[in-house]
Amino acid sequence: MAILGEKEYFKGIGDIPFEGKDSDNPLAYKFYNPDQMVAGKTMREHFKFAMAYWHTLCGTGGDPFGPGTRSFPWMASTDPLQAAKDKADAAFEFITKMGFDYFCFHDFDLVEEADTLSESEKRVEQIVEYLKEKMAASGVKLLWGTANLFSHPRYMNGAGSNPNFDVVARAGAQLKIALDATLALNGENYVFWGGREGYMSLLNTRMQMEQDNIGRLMRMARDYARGQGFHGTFFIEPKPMEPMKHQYDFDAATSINFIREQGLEADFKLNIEVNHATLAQHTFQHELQVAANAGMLGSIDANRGDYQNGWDTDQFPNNVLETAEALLVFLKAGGLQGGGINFDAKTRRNSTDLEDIFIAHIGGADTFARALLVADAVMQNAQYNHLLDQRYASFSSGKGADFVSEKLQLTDLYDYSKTVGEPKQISGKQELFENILNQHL
Ligand code: XLS
Ligand code: NI
Ligand code: NI
Repeated sequence: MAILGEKEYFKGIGDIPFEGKDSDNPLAYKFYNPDQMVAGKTMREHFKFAMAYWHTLCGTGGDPFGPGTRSFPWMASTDPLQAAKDKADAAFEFITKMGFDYFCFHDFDLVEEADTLSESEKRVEQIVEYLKEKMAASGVKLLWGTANLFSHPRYMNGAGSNPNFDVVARAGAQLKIALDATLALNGENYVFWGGREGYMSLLNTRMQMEQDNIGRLMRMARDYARGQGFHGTFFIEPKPMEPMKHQYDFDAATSINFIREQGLEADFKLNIEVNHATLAQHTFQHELQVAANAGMLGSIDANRGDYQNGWDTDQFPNNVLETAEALLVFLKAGGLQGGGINFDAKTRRNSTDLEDIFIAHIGGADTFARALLVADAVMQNAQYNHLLDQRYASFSSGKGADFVSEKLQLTDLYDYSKTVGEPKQISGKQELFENILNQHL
């Protein structure tokens, strides 16, 4: 049910209904049917869809070649706190009309940063009180909070990785305030996206020291939050580049190594973003699988890139085939550990109608819902399961099984190989696997 503030921002748009795939209503779900059961859970439970405060309410469409193209009605007030309240009203109207249950924010998405740390803190505390009321009235929850430690010029050389201790300390202070806000709002998780934690040139960089300092900051954050009674999970969000040339959380494998090296594995998991995976020259499903293998598949930032260019375009997901392959990994892993699906995506600069924001999120939710149905069907497909089992059958019995249970030595492989001769050629059947996935679309 829509929760409105003093005024309605998205006039003429009501609660988004599920109307099924034959509907021609642009403001209805075609596949996302929140209460529909799939693989033992409702779609709502599988996904925990979240609105990203920054793209949806703060992004006016500016790019390096020109200013924003949208003037959002909730940005009219020149009083920062009033503007923040108006933005919160718009946020909750949007989330509740979409039928989503969650949102995510950076500290200064909520309210404009002030000139001093103390004044900024006061502003955050005030808007948090307001958000508490909106959350109580709507039942909407906080999937995760984070601190923006990359936009302000003071962080141009990094936050936790900054060569100047005063900046590292300032990042810590801001982190504390963002954690306090997340805790006050019962946030289920807290995210670290590296932002400017990386480098442009090794000539002026002590990499090990910078990485260890980030680890120190994260352990402090963990200890502080746990001390305040936070039971949620911390996520690192890998990204290989942009804004820096080399970012320390390059991809899932790199971040898992960092988590283990810094002794954070009991409290930290990963938030995998689609477009960051492709920037690292991986597929999204690859990153999900690497995270799942480590027991660290925590959360997802849903979006997509553009295969013809190499930056973080943050477009809304619309590729059902690729998303289905990813959700096959997701289902096999038993879903996400603590997190959800946050639409870290923005409408294009020339999509200037307010309804475009709804249409974009509907498309994203429908893509995931449709892909979930496909992935579930493939998972239950006997031919698919048989083919996969067959491919690894040699490890289920005989010497192969002995190898897996570590009963063999290198000389056993030598002796065995001499008796069997040249291994038989066995097809990988990739096209057949691909055809089975296609068949379920
Ligand atoms: C930027 C990141 C950012 C994080 C939150 O590329 O995706 O939006 O999700 O800081
Ligand atoms: Ni993200
Ligand atoms: Ni991103």
